[in-house]
Amino acid sequence: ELASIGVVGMAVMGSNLARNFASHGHRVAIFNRSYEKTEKVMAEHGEEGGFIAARTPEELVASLEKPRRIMMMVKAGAATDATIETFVPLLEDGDILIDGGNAYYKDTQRREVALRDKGIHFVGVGVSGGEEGALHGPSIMPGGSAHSYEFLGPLLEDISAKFNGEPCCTYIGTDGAGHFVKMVHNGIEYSDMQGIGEAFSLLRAAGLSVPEISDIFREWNTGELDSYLIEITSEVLDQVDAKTGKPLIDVVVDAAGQKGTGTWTAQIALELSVDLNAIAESVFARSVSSSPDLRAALQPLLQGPDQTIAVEDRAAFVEDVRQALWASKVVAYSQGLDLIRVGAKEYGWEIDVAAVAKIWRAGCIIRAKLLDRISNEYAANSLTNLLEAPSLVEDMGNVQAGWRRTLGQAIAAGVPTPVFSAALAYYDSARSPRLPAFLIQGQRDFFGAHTYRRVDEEGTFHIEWSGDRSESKVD
Ligand code: NBP
Repeated sequence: ELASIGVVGMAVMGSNLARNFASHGHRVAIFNRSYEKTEKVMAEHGEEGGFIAARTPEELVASLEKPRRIMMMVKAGAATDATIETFVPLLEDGDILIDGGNAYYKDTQRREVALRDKGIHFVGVGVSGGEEGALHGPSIMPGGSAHSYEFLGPLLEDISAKFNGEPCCTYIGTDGAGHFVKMVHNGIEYSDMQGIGEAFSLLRAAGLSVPEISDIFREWNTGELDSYLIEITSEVLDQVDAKTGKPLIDVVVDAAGQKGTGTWTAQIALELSVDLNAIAESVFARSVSSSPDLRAALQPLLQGPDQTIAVEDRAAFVEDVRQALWASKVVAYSQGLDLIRVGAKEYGWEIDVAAVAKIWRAGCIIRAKLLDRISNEYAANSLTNLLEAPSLVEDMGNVQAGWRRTLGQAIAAGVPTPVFSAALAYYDSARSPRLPAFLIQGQRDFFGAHTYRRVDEEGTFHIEWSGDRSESKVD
C-alpha cells in the first residue's frame, strides 16, 4: 500500500509530524539523510501507525501515491536547498514538495519560482508549536499555489491543532505567504515574551518574591491575558534549582538567544516602512542581553536610581502592570498584523487577517485568548489596523492610565521597559493630531531642498533659505 505523504528529516520536528500523520490514520513514508534516525523512529514508534521506512530518496519517492506529497523538515537554509536538489530529479509534473522548516520567505519565493518551471508545486509551510505541537497538533500556515492546497490542505488540517473543533490551518496565500506569516508570528512571540519579562522586572522591583510573582501570572492567566506564554511563565518561575535551592531563574544567565525570525520581522518592517517598534524593541532587548562586552563596560559606570519601586497599594500596582502588559500586547499584535497587511499588498497575497488570527488560537506558541477576540473583530469590522476595533478602542482607553502610571514608575526607578515604552509611544503617535514631522520637513528643505507640502494648499513648496526666504511652489 502506498503512503499518502512522505516526511523527510527525522530530527525532532519531522519525526513528531510523521507520528502525528500516522496517528491520524495516514500512511507515512519517512526518510532521513542518515538512516540511523529513521531506524530510531521505527524502533521507538513504528507500532504507532502505518510507517514506511525509506533508506534512499528513490525508495521514498516510489512509496508515495501520486501526485506525491513530500514534506521536508530539515534545517533551514543550505540543508533545505540540498534536500530539494536531491528530490527534484526524482519527482514528476504535479508533485508537491513542502518545506515545513523555518525558511526565510524570500528563499521560499525563490524556490517556488525555480520549481514551478519544472512543474513541481513548492509549498512553504509555517509550522508553530514546537515539539509538542508537531506531535499533538501545531498551528499550520501553508503558502504555495491554491491548487496544491486542494491536495495538501485536508492532510494538514487533519494533523493541526483544533480550536472549538476548527482546524488551526488555513491556506494563507501564494509562494512565500505562509512563511511570511510564520515569521510575523515569531516576531509577535518575541514581544510577548519580552513584555512578560518587563512585567516580571517591575513586580520584582516592587519587592515581590518569585513565588508571589508566579501566583500573579497564574491569576492573570484566568483573565484577558490568558495565554500559553503566561501559563508557562508561572511554571518556569516555580522551578527551584536543585543545586542552590534558589528559584531556577536566579541562576540562569540573562542572555537571550535567537535564531533569526524576530530579526527578519524587524528587518522587513524597516524595508516596508511599517512601524513595528514594540516587536523591534523585543529583538533589540535580546541583542543587548547577549552583548557581554558592552554590558561589562557600561554596567559599573552608568548612574541612575537603584531599580526599586516603593509601592503603597500593592494590588493597585499589580493591576497597573497587568494593564501595561495587556495594552503593550495589543499594540504588538496590531503591529504584526499591520506588517502582514502591508506585506500582502507588496507581494500580491490575498491574506485574510481574521483567518490568520483564527489559526493562531491553538497549537502555536502565541496562542492566547486575545486572538479569539482579534479574529472576531477582524471578521465583524473592516479594519485597516487592529486598534480601530471599537471594543479595543474602548478597552485601550480604559487601561492607558494604568499603563502610563506603570511607565512613570519604571522610568523614575530606572527599570528598563523597552516594549512597554515603545508600545505606548506608538499608541500616542497614532493618536496625535500633529507629529513633529513638520519640523523634520522644514529641516530637510533647509539643508537639502527636499520640499514640503502645506496643510492648506495642494502642491510641493520650497523656501529660499539662503536667499530672501520667500516660498516658491515647486509643482
Ligand atoms: P534541525 O533544524 O536540527 O535539522 C535536522 C535535520 O536536518 C536532520 O534530519 C538532518 O539530517 C537534516 N539535514 C541537515 Br542538519 N543538513 C542536511 C543536508 N545537507 N541534507 C539533508 N538533510 C540535512 O531539526 P528540527 O529541530 O527538527 O527542525 C526542523 C525544521 O523545523 C527547521 O527548519 C526548524 O527551524 C523548523 N522548526 C522547528 C521548531 C522547533 O520547535 N524545533 C518549530 C517550528 C519549526 P541528518 O540527521 O542526516 O543530519
